[in-house]
Amino acid sequence: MHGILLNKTILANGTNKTDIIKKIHDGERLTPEEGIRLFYDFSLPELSYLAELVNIRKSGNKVYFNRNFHIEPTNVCVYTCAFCSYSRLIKHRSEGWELSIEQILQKVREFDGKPVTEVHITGGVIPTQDLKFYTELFQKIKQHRPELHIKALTPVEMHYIFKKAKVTVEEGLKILADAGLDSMPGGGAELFDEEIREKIAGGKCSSQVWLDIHRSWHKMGKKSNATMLYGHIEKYEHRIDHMERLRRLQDETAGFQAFIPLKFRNKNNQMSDVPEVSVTEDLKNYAVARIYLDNFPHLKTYWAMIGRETAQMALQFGCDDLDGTIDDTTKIYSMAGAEEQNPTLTTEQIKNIIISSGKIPVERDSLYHILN
Ligand code: V47
Ligand code: SF4
Repeated sequence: MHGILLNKTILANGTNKTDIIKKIHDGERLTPEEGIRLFYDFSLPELSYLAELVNIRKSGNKVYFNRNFHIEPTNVCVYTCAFCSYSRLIKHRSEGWELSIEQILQKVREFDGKPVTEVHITGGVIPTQDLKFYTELFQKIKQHRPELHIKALTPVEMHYIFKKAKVTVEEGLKILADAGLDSMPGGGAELFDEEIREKIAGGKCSSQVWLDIHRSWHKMGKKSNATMLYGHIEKYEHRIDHMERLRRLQDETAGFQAFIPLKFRNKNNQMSDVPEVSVTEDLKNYAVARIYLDNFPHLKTYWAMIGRETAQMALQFGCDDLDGTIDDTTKIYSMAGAEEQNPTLTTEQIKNIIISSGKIPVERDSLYHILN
């Protein structure tokens, strides 16, 4: 075993640190208490070593990426999440954008002839972009480019549009899947602890609804991702609670593909007085997630949010996915002050980031089939 890990410290709760290390070595699941101890009592090199142990068992030296672009149909929103830098209230809708189906299709057509495999569609929540709107949109995208994978809509959007259309979750999901929806992105999860959620994202769908919609989607044999918004007013205990709820659902359905920690960025929103956490904290968080979420196949470092340099370091802390090329198509993070103001990476740049980390770049499709 690595020298630095032979630490016999007895932790505050009486657990021996080496017991936790042994469990990880043996591939045994950590309890929530042990997950919390990882945050408080382990050093960064220890976490890097342990997370990479888990990661390499799952993915070898592979790091995945895809060729994707985003469409954000609107940034006008009926909700007022305190961390959101991007949305505009309906009463200020003239400051935002609201794309028509034709305008969205025009954005899809701009990628004609380019080797993209996925469109990621998500944005604000408004009454005009309802179930009928998305059904027609997905059908038309598929008519135009049938092989383009549509990853779209979070439970936040779905909960609103299904209620408005007076359909059950199962009925709504079936309508969207029949129209061409292939998978769901991980957004809208924020932080599941009810008190914190109320403070930062009060009014939008509850944690339980978020989990229930993913459960129903998985039961249809479909895949999705899960995110966690961290580094604001929460404690480590809340992060482990969030991951624990995801781990339980994944035990039940095995429908999640990737976990994507999203660092709170504090520019231009109602929480600008809350400082951002350090890069050390980001790396620690990736490592704990990789160790704790033992049933998630992939851990994504979303470079457009965290910046390409931290994303590269995250490849030494358990991450096996860098997301994709993006082509300057998302505004969520640039408006919140992220380093990447016009996020675009060529596949060559992505490969270089991966190779110079001593890993193997692997282009994937949206369901992690290896391409090329
Ligand atoms: O749900 C919004 C987050 C999410 C801020 O599934 C913020 O592959 C930090 O979910 N600071 C949407 N985070 C993005 C998302 C996503 C991104 C990339 C890939 C995938 C995937 C999913 O962005 C929202 C919210 O949690 N967000 N504002 C902010 N100021
Ligand atoms: Fe609306 Fe999403 Fe922003 Fe919340 S995070 S205000 S739901 S766009």
